Amino acid sequence: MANIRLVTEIPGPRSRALLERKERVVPRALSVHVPVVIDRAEGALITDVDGNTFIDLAGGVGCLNVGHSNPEVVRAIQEAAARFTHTDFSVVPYESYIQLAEELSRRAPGSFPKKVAFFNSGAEAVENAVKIARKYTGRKAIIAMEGAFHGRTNLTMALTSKVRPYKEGFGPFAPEIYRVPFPYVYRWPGRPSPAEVARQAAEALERAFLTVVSPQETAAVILEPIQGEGGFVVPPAEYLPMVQAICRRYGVLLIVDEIQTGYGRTGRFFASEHFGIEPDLITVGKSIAAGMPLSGVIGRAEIMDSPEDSTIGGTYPGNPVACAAALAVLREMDRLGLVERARVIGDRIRQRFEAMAARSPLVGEVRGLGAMMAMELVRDRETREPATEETAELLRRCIRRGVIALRAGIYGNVVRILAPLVITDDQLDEALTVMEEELLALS
Ligand code: PLZ
Repeated sequence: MANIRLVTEIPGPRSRALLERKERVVPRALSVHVPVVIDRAEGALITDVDGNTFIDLAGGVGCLNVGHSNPEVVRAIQEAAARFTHTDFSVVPYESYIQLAEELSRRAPGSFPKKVAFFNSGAEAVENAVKIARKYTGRKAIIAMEGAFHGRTNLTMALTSKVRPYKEGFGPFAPEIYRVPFPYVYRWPGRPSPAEVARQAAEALERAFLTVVSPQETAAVILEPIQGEGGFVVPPAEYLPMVQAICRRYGVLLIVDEIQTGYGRTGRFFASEHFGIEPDLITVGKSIAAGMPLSGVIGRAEIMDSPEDSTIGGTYPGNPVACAAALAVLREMDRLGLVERARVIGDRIRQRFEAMAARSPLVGEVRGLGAMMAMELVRDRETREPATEETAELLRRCIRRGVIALRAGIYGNVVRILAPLVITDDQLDEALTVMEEELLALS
């Protein structure tokens, strides 16, 4: 229990000096959540330039399931970089890309043949999934969910459903995007049972095909199996199979964005597996290459093959150093049993969060799947008024005590855990004890 080590005030003098320089040359839109500058990191620990060590429950927004500076990943990066750093796969191909595509088509749900294309960012993967879906179906409309997050490029901003800070002032947005409600049980009007919320949400999708857009003109429904930025919203078990059935009935593709939920986070390699669905296209990113810029689209072979020669690509997609890192990530996930570990971590976090809920009226709901756990904070458990300011204050206080965590949710009132899955029990307990103390102090 002494993983956190604070040797200066937070931020310390070196961090403060660097952040002053940042203010002068970096636009203020790139504001920072943790006001310290990193020097190095290992596993689930981050050390800043003043020598303070923090426990990291954010993992670079869910990119570090195998841990910071994982030695095998670092070695793979060094070896790949020493051989070559870039060719553009469509100019001169390399084996690591091919091998990674083989690995991911094997791991993705669905017994049908699959193909995989790689890109740089999550948003770019989503953009390409939409391009491919439109090409395959010859249709243009895309249905996205309320509360969704799919990225910050123009098309993915259009798919994203939180006005501030993602959309306001940044339009006009890409056309032919339609929105239906996601089954957010805790905030569903009338507060019916989860099964009833699932039924009503699926019915809203069916109704959209009568009142909003023709199913014959709809290329795809895109959704996160568990909403990430939207507040770790877990749909009732029935919902995703219902959506898949509706999509199949109309020949509409189902694109499942597993950028935040994939790579073991939820206790299965893909969250889709929990719900028994077989998406037509899956987007992956974040933990795929331990923070090296890499993302991918995995899909049914015939769909992935619908765009012709040279119609998908770019300069950097599937960079060879990132592909080498991604192969090492998969080896490490298997070697360390991180998918199973996510379940153990998740159980531990759930227990601790439920204990917090028993002691603090601020906790409105504890929810999540596997290690993708969250607490939604409210000012009043009956009205469920979001405790947005309190959530921000809680996370600020945690940072001052050496614990880094993020918030989420359309109201910014959800404390979420995206810790590296290599976090030790001891580190997790220490971090959650700090969080509990600060939560009780605020309550
Ligand atoms: N799809 C489901 O979670 C990225 C965003 C951080 P990029 N989520 C973290 C921020 O403040 O922008 C995300 C996601 C899902 C797509 C994306 C987009 O991935 O790699 O950030 O483009």
